[in-house]
Amino acid sequence: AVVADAPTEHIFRSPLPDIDVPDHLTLHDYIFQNASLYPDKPCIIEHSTGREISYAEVETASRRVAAGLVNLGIKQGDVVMLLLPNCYEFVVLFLGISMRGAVATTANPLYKPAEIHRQVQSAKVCLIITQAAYVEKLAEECEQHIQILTIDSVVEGFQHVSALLEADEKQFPHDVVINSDDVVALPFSSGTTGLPKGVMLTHKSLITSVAQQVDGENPNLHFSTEDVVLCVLPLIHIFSLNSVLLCSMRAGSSVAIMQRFEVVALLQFIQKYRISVIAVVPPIVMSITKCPTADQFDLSSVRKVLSGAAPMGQTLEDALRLRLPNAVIGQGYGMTEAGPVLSMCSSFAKFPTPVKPGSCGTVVRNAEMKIVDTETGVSLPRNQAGEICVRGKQIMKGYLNNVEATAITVDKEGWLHSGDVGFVDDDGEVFIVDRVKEIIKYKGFQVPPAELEAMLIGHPGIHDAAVVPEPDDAAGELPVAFVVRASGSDISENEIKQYISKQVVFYKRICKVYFIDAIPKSPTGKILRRELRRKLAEEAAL
Ligand code: 4UW
Repeated sequence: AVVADAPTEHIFRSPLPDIDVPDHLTLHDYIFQNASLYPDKPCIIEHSTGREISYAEVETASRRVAAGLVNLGIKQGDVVMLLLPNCYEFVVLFLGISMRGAVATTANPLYKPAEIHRQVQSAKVCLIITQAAYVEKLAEECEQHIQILTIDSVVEGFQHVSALLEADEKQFPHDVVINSDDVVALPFSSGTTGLPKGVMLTHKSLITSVAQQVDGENPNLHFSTEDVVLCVLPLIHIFSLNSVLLCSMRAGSSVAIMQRFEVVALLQFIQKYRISVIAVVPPIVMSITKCPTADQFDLSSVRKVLSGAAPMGQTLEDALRLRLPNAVIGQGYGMTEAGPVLSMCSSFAKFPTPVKPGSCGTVVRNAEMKIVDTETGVSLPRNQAGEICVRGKQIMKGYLNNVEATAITVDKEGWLHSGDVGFVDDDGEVFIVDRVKEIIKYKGFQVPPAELEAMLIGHPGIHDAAVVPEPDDAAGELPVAFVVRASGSDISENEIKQYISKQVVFYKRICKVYFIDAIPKSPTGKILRRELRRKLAEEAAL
């Protein structure tokens, strides 16, 4: 009899050995596990105020927040929205929410009211914590009697963060029993398709992800108690929340928080505090390389440059190396749903190994990666490009209240399908070459085409529309729209741009409009985005 060969799966693993991950702990216990070894060391350094807050103070403040949340009536499992720029309060609020057994959903304070409102509704937010300047965006939330609290000035009729920061630590909720499978963070992401959805990250998933990066005898991302780590990327995004804040705190590094990116202020900040690790996105790298006064600053303290959220080309990397000769420059590859890190540059390890330019590093330890053929779903060997999939305890529990979207993204065998196309080379390095998902990345920010398309089609002058990325040197990608005018309509490009700008945060603005006769679609009605991207490329080549 002929015995068929068992189908072989091509599965890639980290070159680093697996480690024991204490994933039975709560996130806050894990993050503060070693803090008693360095209670007086600065945990947070704040650029805007010059404050330095020690590990012991951060832990105490977080416990007060947890007690204060109880007093405000926040129960275990309740969702609290952090609508905040980077600041010290963000840190203790996030950790205090974890201690309460509640859930933090993060949102951009520059969002327009409707964008905030959608997330508030979808996540069933009970309490919003923001700055006084943003309270006026929350009219609908006020009407619904959702609690609102400001962290800076006192606003009449609203609560103030002192109710949390000055709460009696004795009222800390000792009796709360948190399961490692409980959700602690709920960032929003549109994933591979559709509108933004709540991504359920549990205590276990975040602990696993942080451990995959900074734990073990040879951590993949070596942070030490000597390091000062720059936190300029927004903490509302998972890159900064996880790989900057949580990883630094686990390792006992100091986190140097900057509220707003401005290149000269950033370089001064690096010089002043001898910042040793900077986490960036490619547009920040570009600003540093192009800053005419950069050589007036002593940047010799920078040892690691961790870039991610969008591709960094070799030219940019080389230009940065001229500015930062002492630094190892490399990339990580993350996705909110993946917890978020899929792969990390092995040159950041305690015992580093080199990586090639353009590589996103090797798959993290305690995880599996495979590359599947986008047509057949069959896993592919090295050097063949397909959809990147990852499996491990770090990935999301699922999308909040959305079984269908979860099933599209995480299959029955537990593989998370990234929607990114890439390959793994002979040295195990991951290279991203394309994308099969809709998402557009403007300076690393997510722009979900479905959201803009729904708005466009909602305009009476527009019959049909599709939004796709156009490559751009400065932003990486720009959202551009293909529009079919309604019969009799003479709506202009400018009118369309303004119509959208009024409704969305700055990075989701439509940059260009192309009028066409029909949007190319598949027989099932799906927009043929590849065809539109090809049209753009042809136009650019003319
Ligand atoms: N090269 C090319 C890359 C890269 C990339 C991401 O907004 P999200 O959901 O999430 C992120 C998270 C990034 C991140 C987190 C932690 C970390 O350590 C790190 O490396 C330093 C990066 O961006 O968008 C996910 C999508 O962004 C693209 C890719 O398409 C991915 O699915 N992306 N990193 N290095 N593209």
